[in-house]
Amino acid sequence: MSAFQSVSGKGQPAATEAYDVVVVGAGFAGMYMLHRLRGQGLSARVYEQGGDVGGTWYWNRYPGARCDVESMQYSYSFDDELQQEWDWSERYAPQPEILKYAGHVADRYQLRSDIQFNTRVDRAVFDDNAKSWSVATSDGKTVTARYVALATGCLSNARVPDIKGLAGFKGKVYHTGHWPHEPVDFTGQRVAVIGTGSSGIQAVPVIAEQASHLTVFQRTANFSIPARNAALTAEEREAFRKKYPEIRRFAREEARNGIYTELPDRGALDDGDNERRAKYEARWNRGGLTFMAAYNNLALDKAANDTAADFVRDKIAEIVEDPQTAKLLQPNNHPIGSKRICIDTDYFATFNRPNVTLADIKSDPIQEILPHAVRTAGREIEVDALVLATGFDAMTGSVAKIDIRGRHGQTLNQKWAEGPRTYLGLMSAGFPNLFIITGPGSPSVLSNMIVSIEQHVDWITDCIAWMRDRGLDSMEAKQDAEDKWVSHVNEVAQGTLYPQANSWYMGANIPGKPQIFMPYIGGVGVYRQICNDVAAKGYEGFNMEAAEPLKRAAS
Ligand code: NA7
Repeated sequence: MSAFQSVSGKGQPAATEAYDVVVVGAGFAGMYMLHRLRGQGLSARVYEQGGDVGGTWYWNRYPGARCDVESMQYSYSFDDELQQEWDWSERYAPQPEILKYAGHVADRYQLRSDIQFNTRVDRAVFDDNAKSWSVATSDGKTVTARYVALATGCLSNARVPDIKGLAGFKGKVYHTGHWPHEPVDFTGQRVAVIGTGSSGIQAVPVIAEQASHLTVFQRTANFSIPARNAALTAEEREAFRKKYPEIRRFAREEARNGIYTELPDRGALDDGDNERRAKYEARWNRGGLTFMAAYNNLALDKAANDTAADFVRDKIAEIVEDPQTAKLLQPNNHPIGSKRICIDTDYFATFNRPNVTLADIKSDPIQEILPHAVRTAGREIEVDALVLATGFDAMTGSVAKIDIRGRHGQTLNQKWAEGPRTYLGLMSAGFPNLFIITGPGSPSVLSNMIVSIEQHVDWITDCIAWMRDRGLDSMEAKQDAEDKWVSHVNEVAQGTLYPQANSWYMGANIPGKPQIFMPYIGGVGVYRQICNDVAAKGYEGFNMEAAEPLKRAAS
């Protein structure tokens, strides 16, 4: 059954296939979107460039890859049976297990029949008369859809840096975000890892165990907290599951970042030195992202932030035996947490191994990749394999790869040339019926992604159903609502320490990309309330209207 009236009958030639919704991407967002759309009786086609579901977990197969949010929380909450039946093996499940979970969800809800794999969406053009989208895919086909939902992921456009000579390297080159599906064995090899963000920090200790020698090329030292990963016992899982109603409620409604933890009631400077150190010590020993929740002003007040940053710098100095290496590993050019904080297993201790060297490319930059070496100004380091842990064109990169044309032929790339502009991170004026799941202007990457994905998918599908009930099928963000939201997102960000770092949140990792703080930092609970209020007021800030029935192909 479809929400929209089919106007072509059986036996007539099929011009194009028509769907209520085309969904781009079959990661956690695309899969849940499909499930909800089906539940609303809507027809949907999902296109996925990978060979299976999983999105970021399909591509990021590098050694040591794990989510930095604990698995019991980095999992769907929409179906209690699902969360009660799935057994996570570890506090932070490894990538293959997260991918297996994605596959389990696809099987359980029989999603794959509506997903076309190995297919990219190349182009989406809005027809202002029909109020529908024409979507062209890499298999040479074009379909029509009333709505398009971009479930393209925030970290899926792997960025290969423009380093001279890279193409001429004779060994193997890997990117952490585009890792081969076959096992990679570095045994006996001299390996270079370039990049020390989350991916590099997770991969380095694992690669170090295999490689004959590992050189880590660091441009910016990063703050990292021990994950304290461990196997989960059946009792721990059970205790967690019993508390799920409260954990999920808290994550959705109260947490800033969609993660269950105690909310601090005081700032870092409200405690004396000893008390503060004890609190940091407890959080360090517990491990994980909630280190940053030790106090309520670490993201806001530089002096408060310095106390946490100093604590971590001291820890690095305690762990790393060589004082010169320890000093280089101590981050000193950004507040802690203003770049995505990393979660590691033995990252700093890895530099005590005799087969691991840190190369500081801030003071001695890479000048060229030679056929068998990395050459900096000062030296040549021979390597057999290169691992690029150089990150992503985050948040906008995957959207920018699609030629999206809205009203009057304007492309989304033209509109976003000075930085992404959205209303609530959900829609962009001039692009009717185009939804973005966890897009710029929403909490997105500042949160537990699955919490934000579920919230967006629920909001979008409820909205489509609401319109359908009223005979409406075209929706567009109003320009003034969008302008106000963009100002609000900027204003909230400017009130924090985040813009002080050259982070991918700011687009700073991509040469030439406009530097704007992209995610909404007001907190997932606050944001959810704003979205709910907008819906309760009849989708305030959006124009809605009725459209002609969608022309459907014969079935
Ligand atoms: P990130 O966090 O963007 O890290 C990329 C790293 O690569 C970072 O250390 C960069 O240094 C470095 N980099 C990037 N380009 C270069 C060049 N040209 N030369 C040397 N070093 C370079 O990506 P990740 O994949 O680690 O993590 C992304 C997110 O995935 C993470 O935050 C989690 O949310 C999961 P820089 O800091 O720019 O100086």
